[in-house]
Amino acid sequence: MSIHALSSFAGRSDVSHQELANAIRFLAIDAVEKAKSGHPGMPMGMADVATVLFSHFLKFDASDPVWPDRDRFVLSAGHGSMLLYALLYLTGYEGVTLDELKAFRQWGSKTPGHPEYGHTPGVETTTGPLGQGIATAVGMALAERLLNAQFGNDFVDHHTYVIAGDGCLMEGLSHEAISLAGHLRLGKLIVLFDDNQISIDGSTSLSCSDDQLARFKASGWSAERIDGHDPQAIAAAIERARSNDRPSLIACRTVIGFGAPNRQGTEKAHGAPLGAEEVAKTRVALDWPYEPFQLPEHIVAQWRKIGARGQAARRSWMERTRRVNSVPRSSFHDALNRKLPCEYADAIDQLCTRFGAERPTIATRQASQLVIDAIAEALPNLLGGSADLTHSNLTRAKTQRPVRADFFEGNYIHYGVREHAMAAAMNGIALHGGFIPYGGTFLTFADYSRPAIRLAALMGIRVIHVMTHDSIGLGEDGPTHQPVEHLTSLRAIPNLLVFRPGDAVETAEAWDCALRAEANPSVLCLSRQALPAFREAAGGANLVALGAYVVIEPAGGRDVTLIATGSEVSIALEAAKLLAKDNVRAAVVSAPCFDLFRNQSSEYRAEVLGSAPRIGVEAAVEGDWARWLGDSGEFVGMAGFGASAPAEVLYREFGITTEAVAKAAQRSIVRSRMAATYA
Ligand SMILES: Cc1ncc(C[n+]2csc(CCOP(=O)(O)OP(=O)(O)O)c2C)c(N)n1
Repeated sequence: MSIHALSSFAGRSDVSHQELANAIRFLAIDAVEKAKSGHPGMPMGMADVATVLFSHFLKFDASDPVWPDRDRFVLSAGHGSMLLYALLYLTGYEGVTLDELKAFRQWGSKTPGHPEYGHTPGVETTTGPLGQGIATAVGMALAERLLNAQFGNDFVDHHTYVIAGDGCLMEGLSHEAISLAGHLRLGKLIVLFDDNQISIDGSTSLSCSDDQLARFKASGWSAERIDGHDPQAIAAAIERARSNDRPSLIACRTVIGFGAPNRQGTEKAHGAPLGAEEVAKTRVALDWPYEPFQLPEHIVAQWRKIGARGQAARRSWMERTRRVNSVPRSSFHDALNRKLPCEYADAIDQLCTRFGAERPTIATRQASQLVIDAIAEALPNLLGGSADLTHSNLTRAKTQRPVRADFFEGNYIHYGVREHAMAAAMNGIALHGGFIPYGGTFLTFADYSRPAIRLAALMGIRVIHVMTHDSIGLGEDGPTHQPVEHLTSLRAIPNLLVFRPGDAVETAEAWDCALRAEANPSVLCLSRQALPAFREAAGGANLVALGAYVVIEPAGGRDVTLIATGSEVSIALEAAKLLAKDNVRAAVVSAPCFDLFRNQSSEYRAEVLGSAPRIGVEAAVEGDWARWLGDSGEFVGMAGFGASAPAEVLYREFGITTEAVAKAAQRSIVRSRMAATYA
């Protein structure tokens, strides 16, 4: 394959396409060499594609990485991070300096092993777990269409470009994502597939015989294959993709490690430094007579011009939108602004007061439905959805209308049975800006979404998962559908807020916490079964925000503290009454969010937990509870999987009852007295 001169594309006759692309290649080679680790093969193979994209198509301005109408560029093949860092440096993103490239993969650098959102300017999303980038990009492309439908071309009219490799397309998630994108006809989504037929183990023929073009076409995409080292072919294919009303796959046939004489085209180029000898040979082969990290001025100058190419488009966007009547302009900025409008605060306060006064006995999923209904109008950028469980999750507000390929004015997404793509797309929607996405499924299927939830937590973005049917309390569907370990496993993800509200007021407060958490994703774990109300509205104070709080404080001091979450708070309250008959003074603590409780002051935590023995009650496995219960404490919950039977029978058979809690309390009081006696 040959690299043709692309002077007309490069905009200047004295800097060739080849020079521009080789600058990327050698920055990647040299940075990986210096770090003694990293992935040179992919940047070397895709340098031509990236050069054509950035120099002629991508609408961006390196001086303003967050300009709202920029094209989004997602490096789904995140292991090729040096491709992106080289581009960010060359085009002039502030802070991405040559020294940062020299510090590739080192402590404190702007150039971590895989691209991290919020860490490096110009990185639109964190990638590395293969398949996440392409699915996140589907969310970005969807958000673009939705905002466009609201505000028009003057405000929002941009593309989403993705570079994805064989690995991304082998991942199951890619299937969900391309299927959803094809269904919604996201025509401004363009995937540049690094079709190098190599992954870590060797040739992709070892493990995969998919006809990728046929696969994408079957999902409603346009798809074609080109020579990924021919700049004209790349440019022509991108042109065609841009004028197409379907999402587009361009399979760019490339050579991994392009230019390294002994490694190119093999898995040896994938994930290890080339080594001094091979680097020297590559310099000769690509006619690059420069020292490591040394770049000729004319090449850098040309790249900087490319970085400034979008300035005119950005200025014209600013002028255009400034001229627009102030009402749409301010609602556009309100949508992008992460703050909640004051109408929202009024709506949620009123609902809490109503719940507190009416004390409804309803499932927390029903309470959640009422919350969504109450806040939907006050939060015009709330974007709902469910993975085909709308009527079970109760996620659709009466006012919400489904999004369709011919109706982007909608604000409710039927994600289909695609939990993982839903979670990843919600990440993309949140990253794009303009919406607060929430989506529903059963808590037991959180595992299907988990990799994307983890990335949301890592990125610190506001995405709300409404996960109903949160315990054996769902009953007859049986152990496949009854989560037992999910609360614990979700609580193990740093920065993720896991809420398990116990009644209607707590559900409204949990929603409020999730909406106000600008830098955290949340999971709302909600019951299928009706629960009695135990809370009155606390005069404007959100008690769920404390993580845990005392619901009942017995007069004269505590003999025992019963700590429960969600549907088990009412069991703890009944147990406290039973214990009172035996003159045992039991405090009851509701703990709807341990993540928030952990952040409270040690004084507050000590006050809530008390010094009496503690009993934990949760219809799930014990997990981390021991931390809150101490040595004399006891846990009443599940020890294994559930079973298929009515909910009351399951609670009885698995021993999560008022009597069992009272007995555990009595036992722990005896244990702690004995411990005190023999201490
Ligand atoms: C979900 C996930 N599984 C495994 C990996 C480890 N991994 C990183 S790159 C890679 C191979 C990817 O092959 P390809 O996309 O063809 O990349 P190329 O070899 O062309 O650079 C694997 C398995 C990962 N990053 N993410």
